[in-house]
Amino acid sequence: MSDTNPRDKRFNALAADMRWQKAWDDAQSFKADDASPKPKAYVLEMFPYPSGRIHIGHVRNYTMGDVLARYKRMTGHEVLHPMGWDAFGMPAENAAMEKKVHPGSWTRENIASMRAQLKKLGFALDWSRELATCEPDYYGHEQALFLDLLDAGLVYRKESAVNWDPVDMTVLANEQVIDGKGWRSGAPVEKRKLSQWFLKITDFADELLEGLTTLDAWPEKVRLMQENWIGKSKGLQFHFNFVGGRRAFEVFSTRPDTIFGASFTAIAPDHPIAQDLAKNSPGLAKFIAECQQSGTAAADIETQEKKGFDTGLRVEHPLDPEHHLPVYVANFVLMDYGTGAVMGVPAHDQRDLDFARKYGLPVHRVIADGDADDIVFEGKEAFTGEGRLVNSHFLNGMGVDEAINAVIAKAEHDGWGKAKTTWRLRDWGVSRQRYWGTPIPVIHCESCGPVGVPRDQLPVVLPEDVSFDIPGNPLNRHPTWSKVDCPKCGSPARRETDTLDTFVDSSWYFLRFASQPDDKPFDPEIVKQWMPVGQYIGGVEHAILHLLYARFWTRALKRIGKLDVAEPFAGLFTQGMVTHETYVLPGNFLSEDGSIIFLPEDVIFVGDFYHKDTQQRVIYSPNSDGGLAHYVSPAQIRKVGERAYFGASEVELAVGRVIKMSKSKKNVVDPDEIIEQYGADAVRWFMLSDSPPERDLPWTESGIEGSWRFVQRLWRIFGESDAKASGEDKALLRKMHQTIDGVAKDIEALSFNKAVAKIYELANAVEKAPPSASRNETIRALMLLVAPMTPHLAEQGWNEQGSATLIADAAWPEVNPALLVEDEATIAVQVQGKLRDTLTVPKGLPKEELERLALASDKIIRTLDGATPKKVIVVPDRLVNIVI
Ligand code: ANZ
Ligand code: ZN
Repeated sequence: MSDTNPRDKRFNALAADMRWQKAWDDAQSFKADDASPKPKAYVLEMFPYPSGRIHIGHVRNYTMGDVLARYKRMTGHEVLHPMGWDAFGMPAENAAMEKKVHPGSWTRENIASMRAQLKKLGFALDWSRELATCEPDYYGHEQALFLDLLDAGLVYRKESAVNWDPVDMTVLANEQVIDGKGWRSGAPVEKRKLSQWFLKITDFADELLEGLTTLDAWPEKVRLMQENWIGKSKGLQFHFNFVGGRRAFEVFSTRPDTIFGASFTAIAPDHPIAQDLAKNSPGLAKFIAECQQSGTAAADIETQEKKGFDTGLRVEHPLDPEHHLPVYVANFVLMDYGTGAVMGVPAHDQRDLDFARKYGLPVHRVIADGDADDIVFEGKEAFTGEGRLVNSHFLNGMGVDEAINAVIAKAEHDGWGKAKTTWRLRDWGVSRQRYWGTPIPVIHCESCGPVGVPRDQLPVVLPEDVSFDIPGNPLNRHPTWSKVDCPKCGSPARRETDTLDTFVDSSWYFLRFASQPDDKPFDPEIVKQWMPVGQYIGGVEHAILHLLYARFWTRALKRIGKLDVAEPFAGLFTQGMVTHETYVLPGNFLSEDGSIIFLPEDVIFVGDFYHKDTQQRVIYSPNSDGGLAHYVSPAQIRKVGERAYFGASEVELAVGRVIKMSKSKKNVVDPDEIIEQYGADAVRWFMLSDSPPERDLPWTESGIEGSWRFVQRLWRIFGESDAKASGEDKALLRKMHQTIDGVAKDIEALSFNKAVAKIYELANAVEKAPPSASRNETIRALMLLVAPMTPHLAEQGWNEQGSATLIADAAWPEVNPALLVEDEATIAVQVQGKLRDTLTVPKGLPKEELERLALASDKIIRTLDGATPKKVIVVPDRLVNIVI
């Protein structure tokens, strides 16, 4: 290995990367010690899916975590900073089908190459705790935890709809349904009912909501998204009677104040009444079948056209039995929310208004919009704001809240309804009809029903001899695997062939990182020492499901006494994405009306679509994803000055948006290539420097080159330490201490770009300063300051200063608080209001002393030219103004 020559002006990054990565490995520098008496710090980044290659988003994510982990070590903490693999899931099965490789070997090969890539970045990871969720020594423990929850009554079985591909005869995952069609067969997907396993997350709805208030180191927006997802709604549940008095159905409304504005009622397509009516109405049966074809995800419902079928039935208004309302079956009413039926108040609910306008139903205003209070409501936009009640009998004049309470009180008094709290949160269906997942440890027996696999028979291991040449779950058609005897009665029984949702795997991996005994999932005593994770870092795309499931799983284990931690992640940070310019063939990038197309990765859905950065409501259609655009890969771009052309042709390319790097947009840069070219430290530095970490970071050639130059500049500065230099440089020392203090605070706040800016400034100051002992001290401090960010460079510099120990083990430099405050003041000396001199004096000099010094200045004496001052105005530490 060619070593870096200290007199070499260039920093040989690749040699240093290799040398120090090996040194850390040999010294096991980053192995976390459970028994350490030091205060503990758990730094965790969301573990990657082993798709094959590390992408730049990973690099940014893990660099941030790494800086924090290294900094924590330097400030005296025992740090747990582990890495592993979220290794089950669909892509491995797709690869198996397409490339005829086993999902296991595909996954393990990917892990091997991604591990090698991560190692090249010099992350301070405790590799001894590495885990992969696809290995029996992980998922076997998950099976044990599943059985614990089953025993505790937190798991149950229920019929639930799946996506069924009628051509491939297989269940499809949601990702495999594209525009309502199977991804391979193209056949319209049907809904089928299957008996599936559910986890009772709704039992925890209140705690999960309540717990959010304790998470003050989480981004506000993530807490809000979780809150909306849990969706606690208070309102009135009440029943309608059919005309004539027979009881009809119950509805749930959060706005019972608007009850006099109701002009129709609607029930879900799978509401029992609708199902019943359909038996004698082919028209309704056809309508229901249509509804079931389109997606039932809340997001689909929002974007679909509102459609209904008039059943011909009529119900009485509960407060005015003379008033009759039609009963529709409508596609926007969900069976599993509230009661599966609604009252429609078109003037004050947008969906109801769309519906009413389509079917010509009355639209009556019952909430005044400013002065507008007439009963006939015009327009296509519902009024959902606050206002006084109008056209509403005894409610007239009340505010919304008052009227809600009044209607609830009346309903409860008269006996037709009750105050009710409804939740949006549903129980978590965890059954997946797939091979590459954790086998659900249950055996189905004809006489005993579902029986948990006895614990001494865990893990239930996936069979290796499976084939993927036909669609469907190979576990179902395996000749022997599912054939077992009932653990209870011994008669022939069938092993469960569904596997667990991969979100289960990621709901407890952070516990297994903290403690991984062979005989149980974790040791709660050891877990307690590390947990909660101090800082969790990942993408905002996991703001809802992953984080909610992990919070639930932790609380469930606490409830059954397996764990003494309530919230798994004390601190959460969601980092921005790495973006890059795109080039597109002209013509089809913007939508026809010129409006901006929001890409799926730009939006989040929380009851409505919001832009992920601005949190503004946006218009988004899942189909208008810009997928029409023809993105052009760098190899096909020919640049002539500012212009870009397609290959050798004269077709000019449009510069597309700067968007998240992704294969389909052909704008990725390969981490391996850039590490090879610039070294790990320049890449790490760039990831931290240009943008605040929560914002997107545009990748640019000039940016990475700038980082590379700065690494080289630091290297030159490190070489300028001069053993013979002596003397103090107070100003430089002050700058140094201020920087140490500021960088520490910035790292703790994860404001890496600010820390970087301060380091740039200190480097500038060192370059300008003449040699001195203080300058040597500052150069040393500079090495320590960049050690978390550019660790290879820092080690190399440290080593060449003659240090026998690693900078990875060094302590963060101490701050001298006395040097944080400025102790000198610069005084402006004015004559007749004009600046004539400046004086540098100790802070806090008395007025008389400042006046004396000012009048003694040569420049002032010359300016005064013998004139006698009439008046001298002194502002301590700032100014002396002489009036003549
Ligand atoms: C009348 C009304 C008037 C409503 C009004 C809203 C505004 P959140 O807040 O999300 O809980 N709703 C109730 N059950 C439904 C179901 N199964 N499918 C679709 N919509 C349903 O929503 C509660 C509101 O959503 C309820 O209040 C109901 O419409 C509708 F100016 O009742 B509301
Ligand atoms: Zn049995």
